[in-house]
This record gives sequence, C-alpha cells and structure tokens, in this order.
Amino acid sequence: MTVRIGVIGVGMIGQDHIRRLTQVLAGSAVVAVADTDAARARDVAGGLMGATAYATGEELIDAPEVDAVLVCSWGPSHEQYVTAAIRAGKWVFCEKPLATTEQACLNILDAEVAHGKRLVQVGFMRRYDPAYRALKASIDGGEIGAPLIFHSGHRNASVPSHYTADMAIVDTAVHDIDVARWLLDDEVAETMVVAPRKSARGGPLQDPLLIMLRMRGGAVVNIETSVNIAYGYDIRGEVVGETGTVELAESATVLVKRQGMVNARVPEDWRERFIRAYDIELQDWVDNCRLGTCGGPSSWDGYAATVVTDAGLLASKSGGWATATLRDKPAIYG
Ligand code: ISE
Repeated sequence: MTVRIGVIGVGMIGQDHIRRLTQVLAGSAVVAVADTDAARARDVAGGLMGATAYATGEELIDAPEVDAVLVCSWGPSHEQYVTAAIRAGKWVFCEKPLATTEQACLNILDAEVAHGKRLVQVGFMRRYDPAYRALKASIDGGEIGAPLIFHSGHRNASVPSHYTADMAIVDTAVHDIDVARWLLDDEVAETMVVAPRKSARGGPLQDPLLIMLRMRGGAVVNIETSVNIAYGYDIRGEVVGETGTVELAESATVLVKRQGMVNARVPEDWRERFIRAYDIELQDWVDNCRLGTCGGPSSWDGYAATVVTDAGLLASKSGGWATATLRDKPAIYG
C-alpha cells in the first residue's frame, strides 16, 4: 500500500521533505499540498504528478485521497492543523516545535488522548541520527556508568534576519532539550540561562547562550547555542558518566592531511549535517503509517520540550532557575 500524503506548508523544509518523499524514500506519494501562499502551493503541486493544491490546510486534511498529513507550516499554525488531523483520524507528522505555547500542546494532547491512540509524530530528527543513536546505545549499554553531565553544543554558522532573541531557546536549543530527555531517559526539573559576553557578529541577539537543565534524576545538561559562529554548522555532544565518557565524533567522514595540517569538512547547515537523519526519520514514519502504527517522538515529547523552552524564556529574564512542571503523563504515551 502506498501512503498518500498531504503536505501543509511548502516553504524550505516542506519542499525538502517533498523531494525526500518523492525521490529518496519508498512507499509514499505526495497527493496534496496547501500553503498560505496559494501561488507557491500551485507551483509545487504543478511539479508533482497528480497532486492537488488546496486553499486551506483543513481542506487538505479532509480530502478523501489524503491518508496522512505532514505539517511544515510555521509554528503558531501547528496546533490548528495537528488537532484537525487528529479529529479526522489521520496520521500526522508535525515539524518541530509541536506548538509554540504550552496550552496549544495541551490541546493537542487532549485531542489525541480523546482519540484513544497515538496519531502524531514530532520532527525531532536528531533521534534518528546514526551518531546520536550510537551515543545513546553506549549510555544504555552501561559503557560509561550512570550519566552525570551532558555537554551539548549547538553552533550555527549564521541565522536568517527573521531570527529573534527567543529563538535561541525555542527554535535552536529545543533540539538539545529533546535530545537530553531522550539520551538521559529523564524529564527536566528546572532550567537556568547564562549569558556570556556577546559576539559582535550577533547584532542585537544575545549570542552565545548557555542553557543549563537540571534533570529530575540530578544529571545536569549544559547547552551552548552559538548561532553566528561563522565557521560552519557544528553539533557537539559529550556525556560524562561515572566510569567514562562518550561523545559524538567529528561529522566529517574523511580527514585530509597535507602540508603539516589535518583538515576535515564542517557541514554548512543543518540540512547537510542531518540529511541522513531526516531520511531515516521520514521513512520510519511512512513505514509506520503503512503498518497502521505510530512511533518516534510523540506529542508528549513535543509538549515536554515546549514546557522547558517556556521555562527557559522565564529563566533568561529572571536570571534564576525556573521550574518545568509537566502534567501527568497519559497512558497512550507509555
Ligand atoms: C532551525 O530551525 C533548526 O531546526 C536547526 O536544526 C537549528 O540548528 C537552527 O538553529 C534552527 O534555527
């Protein structure tokens, strides 16, 4: 069976996922698109065999030929599309963040719980990255003893002009927050934000930032966001355990040694660094839709991450620790 997918939001990530679904992965067809920019939706549909451009996301969700929905529109619109897809009983993959406010995430949880089983997967693609998976396997295998500290470096060469101060936490560090919860298999209890000397390259942004998380079990996570680091896109991760450490290796596959120097490529951006993770993630989603099941990061993971980013925003204003309080976990999330 081919999973017939409708894509809401056909900007950069939406078009990249359409390329992936139609040219790289197996088992799906893109049959519908919608975008607030109707001309762009028509253009994208025109480049696909037999796809319809719908005027609204809701019409796309209700279209009988759509089995599953991929939400790639901007964050504040996620709640409306994800809840509509749940109401229609359709599988839905939502790019991060699940939603931009805690209340919007709670509304999604309520809708999914009322439906009675998981339908939503959230696009925290790092969980599918082979290097992060090896890191997790090492921790879970007991190779370094109990994890005590996780250093997570998140460096972007530069960010677009629409990138605002809060985005270092809600758009960038949100990945590290999700990875911390997943790697350490624990929830965040509280968070604090420290602002180092500002990089002159960051304009008005407070860049870099250090975001500390204290996990319920006591481990501490130290997230560095540097979003104007100039030299490339560099994702660092090291877990310090009781008896050893494990860290992500450099992402380059080859090292060139010449003229007394060692050189390795640093990825240009997240599309290059995580290209494989995106492929594996979306193939997993398509395979699960075909099997009639739902896996990967859940609405609960999306909700928990948003609660922590909200606390991070508070902490960045107060200078102290801010607690992250979660509601009780509904049974459908395991
Ligand atoms: C962007 O939205 C992403 O999701 C990237 O993974 C992240 O590195 C970047 O900082 C964000 O702006």
